[in-house]
This record gives sequence, structure tokens and C-alpha cells, in this order.
Amino acid sequence: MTLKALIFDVDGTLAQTEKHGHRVAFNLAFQKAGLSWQWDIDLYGDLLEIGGGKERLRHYITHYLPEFTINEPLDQFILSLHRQKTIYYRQLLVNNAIPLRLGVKRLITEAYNQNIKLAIASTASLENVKALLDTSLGEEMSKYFEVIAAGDMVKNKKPAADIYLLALEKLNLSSGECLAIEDTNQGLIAATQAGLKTVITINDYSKNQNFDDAFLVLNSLGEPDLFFQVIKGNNYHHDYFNLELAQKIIEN
Ligand code: XBP
Repeated sequence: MTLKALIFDVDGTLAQTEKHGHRVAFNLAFQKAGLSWQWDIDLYGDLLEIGGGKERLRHYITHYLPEFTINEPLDQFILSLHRQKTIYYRQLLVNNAIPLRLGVKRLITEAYNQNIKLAIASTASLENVKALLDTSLGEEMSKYFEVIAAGDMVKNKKPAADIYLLALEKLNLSSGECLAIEDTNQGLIAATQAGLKTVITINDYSKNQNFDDAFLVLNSLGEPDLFFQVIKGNNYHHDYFNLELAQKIIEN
């Protein structure tokens, strides 16, 4: 089988957006709404088990604040809170772009130059995915992504396979021709259920999760002068992640 596409997760994989981006934006939205809620780093780590900002808000309200009441339907309340959070998230990125993780820009450039297709499969809303791509990668390079599958485009978010299946459908490729790059166990489950081999680049929030089904688990994609650390799996004697290694993984 020949590698035809790389499918990237976004938050935590392309950039460390959760702790300093989404979390901060949620807190600013709470403040603006006159709520005393504060999601600290540890609590946010627990809440990350729920994919999707709107779903995370609902989970928090129903599980952590069972007494909470409002004078409007909960759906509407969550939607407007999330809308405000999205405004803050974009502002945070525009004012202070969150850098891409090590090796991400190099790998994207390498793939584009070698006609390997690029796709996104994210739980975050399309607006927030685009905000990150435009601010961290730049509007020109954002266009390298031929397919963006995100947020509410599917009914069931990760760990369901839906978003990856949608990405594959839009790419018009089979799972055996593509490789997924993820950072969490939920993302790994979603990609694996869609039939994709997956490479994990761990981060602070996900480092203790179960990655048994991953083909390769790394601390980052690495660079030619800053090698990755292999946490698990076969790196075929490579020191940084490139298309040659991606092809080896697809073949085996
Ligand atoms: C990450 C998520 C998202 C973000 C918040 O998705 O679960 O919900 O935390 O984004 P992924 P929204 O790792 O799949 O990219 O508020 O836009 O949902």
C-alpha cells in the first residue's frame, strides 16, 4: 500500500491549544457571563475526557453543578456561552498565536511538496480549527489542507469513528492509504475504529493514557536536529518523523 494522505488531529497535536487557548477562552466567557466558574489546569484535564466544547460545558453543568438553574433552555444557554468562548479563543490566537508543535510545519510542507494529501479530523468547531490554522500556519499554508472534517459535521464526536470516516470519504481514499496523527486515547480510538494506523505525539494532558493500539507513540514529531523520543513502537531507525517513516508504517 502507498501512503496517500496524512490526517491530523488539531488540538494538542498541531499545537498545545487546550491549556493556554481553549481553557482560557472558556474562563473569559464565564467571567463575561457573570459566572464564578473557573476551570483550572487540573479540572480542565478531567473535563477533556469530553470532546467538543459545547458537550464539555453540558457535562460540567450536569455533573459538577447539579443545582444550577437558568431562565432559558439549557441548549440555548450553552450555545451562547460557547459562541462567546469562540470569540475569545480567536482573539487569543490572533493576539498571541499558539506555536505549532515541533516538526508539524516541516511534515506538512514535506507532504504538500510530495503530493501527499493533507486532512484534518477534529472534534473542535470548524471556526476554531480554521482560527488555529490561519494564525499558526498562515492563511497560505492553511490551504494545503484539502479536507477539513470538524466539530458538528458529524453527529458523534471522538471517540466515535465518525469524523475520521468523514475525512476518508472527503479524501476519497481508503483507510489503508492514510495515516492518522493524534495526541489522545479518544482520538486513537476514533482513528482505529475507522481502520487507520495511528501515530501518537503525547502531551502533558495525555501522557498517561492508554496507547496500546497506536503504531508508534512519540514525545513529538521531532526535527532533523532535535530527535523525537520513542515511547512505544517501531521507529524503523528514524530519529524524526518524516514521510519515509510514514510510508514504512503504512506498509507494515
Ligand atoms: C479538541 C476538543 C475541542 C476543544 C474545544 O478536539 O475536544 O472540543 O477542546 O473546541 P481535537 P470547541 O483534539 O479533536 O481537535 O470549543 O470548538 O469544541
